[in-house]
Amino acid sequence: MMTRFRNVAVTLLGWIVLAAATGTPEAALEVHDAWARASVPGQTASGAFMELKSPVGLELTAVRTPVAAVAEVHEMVQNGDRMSMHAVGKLTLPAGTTIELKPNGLHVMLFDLKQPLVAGEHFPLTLELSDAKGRKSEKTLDVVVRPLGGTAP
Ligand SMILES: [Cu+2]
Repeated sequence: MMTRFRNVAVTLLGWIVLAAATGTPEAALEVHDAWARASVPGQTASGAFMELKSPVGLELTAVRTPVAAVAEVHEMVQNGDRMSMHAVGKLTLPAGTTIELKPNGLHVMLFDLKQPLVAGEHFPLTLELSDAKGRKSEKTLDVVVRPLGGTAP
């Protein structure tokens, strides 16, 4: 009886130590300056930007938000003399490296906006993450809307 109790206690302690040692990937991910461009009436798409830094290697596998039917990570590519953009399947976040999502670079594309993005308002944006072992987690950000033409401060 005592032995059995002790085994359970040791197992629980093991889990607690493991959890403390590894943390959760989403808790470790640092996000700075998450913002999105305000939209004008009739505009159906916009972009969201932020800086991401993780102490452990992570992959950003998907993004979603209640304000847009479709949210995708996009990159800009030079095509001759013009820029075009396309969806990135997975965005790698190397350990300790700041990845900047900014206008004219990597960005979160918001398609089919369900409501206008009004400067000064906020909306949630959820990042779906996967670590090196394939463990999935999510982190939901508070994104502030900045005026059209606004840039990072
Ligand atoms: Cu885009």
